[in-house]
Amino acid sequence: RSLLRTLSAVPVAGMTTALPAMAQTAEFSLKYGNNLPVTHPLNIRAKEACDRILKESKGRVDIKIFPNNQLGGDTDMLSQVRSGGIDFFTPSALVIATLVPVAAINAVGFAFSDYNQVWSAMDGDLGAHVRAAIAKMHLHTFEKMWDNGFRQTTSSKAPITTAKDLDGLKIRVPVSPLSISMFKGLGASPTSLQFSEVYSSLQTKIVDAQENPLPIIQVAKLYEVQKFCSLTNHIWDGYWFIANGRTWERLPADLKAIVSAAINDAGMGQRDDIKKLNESVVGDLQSKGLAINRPAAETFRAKLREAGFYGEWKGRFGDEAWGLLEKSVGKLA
Ligand code: X2X
Repeated sequence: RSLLRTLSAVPVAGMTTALPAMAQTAEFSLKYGNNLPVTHPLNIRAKEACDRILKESKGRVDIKIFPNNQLGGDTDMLSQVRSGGIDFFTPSALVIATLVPVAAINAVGFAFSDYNQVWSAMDGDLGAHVRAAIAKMHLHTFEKMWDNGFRQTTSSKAPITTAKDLDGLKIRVPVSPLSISMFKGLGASPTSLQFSEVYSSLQTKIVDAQENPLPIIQVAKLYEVQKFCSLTNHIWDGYWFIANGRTWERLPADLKAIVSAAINDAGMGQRDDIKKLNESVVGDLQSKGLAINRPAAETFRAKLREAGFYGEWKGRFGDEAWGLLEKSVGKLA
């Protein structure tokens, strides 16, 4: 690959024609990394977007996808997209918040009660506020956020029915200060690990529990190493589709328009995919042996209030962001 890059960086007439047709490089040969298996709707729709971009740009923009942490875990990909080592990345809001703290605002515990609230906030003022904060880090963010989903709690120990069941539970959470704070507030014993380490850490019992949306529990086969799945719906999480700032600026306006339209449209399709999956996946996970239960939110919320979670995070996010969140979901703290 480095040979090809050298050739494409120094366009010498006749040189590329000496290569087999397949090896010809595009004017913009770009890399996109993500942390999910190829079977997840994020990767299926991203592939669709990249095919469309190649076609509509008449071969000028060729985006190669590196799924499933092939290029390293989230923390690695976040630094690569900043340095230009990769051109695109889809960090969860929880993950990009290690760089842009306000980006975790959508993950405040039990804030959103349904997708209408989620998309009106994230396609509206709250999302715009977060994208402006990300822009300050010289990263471009596409307008339409992609869905991860409402996060659910799985365990090899016992079902979670009330906040008491989280007491001392060794649970993996993403590399996210908000997730750590929230699960500490709930009385659990959280550990931050990148997603690339989740399956093996559950398998080897480094942790007993984890929390993720149902489609991820399914495609990452976490049911093989977990017994119980409690539909706690404690966080709504999404993926921001981001681009390295210099890569983005280098693209001429016509190509920017093609790339934006394809990625935003694919994101809208991906939201639908997750919605449909949410409806069908419960039965599938049950048939694979996961015991599913549906706890009420109230004991968890009460415990978080008691722990001062909402007050603390209102202070950390600031009044403006908090106000935009409350505009969508009602009073929280
Ligand atoms: O790491 C996770 O749990 C995941 C896949 O949901 C995120 O990207 C935050």
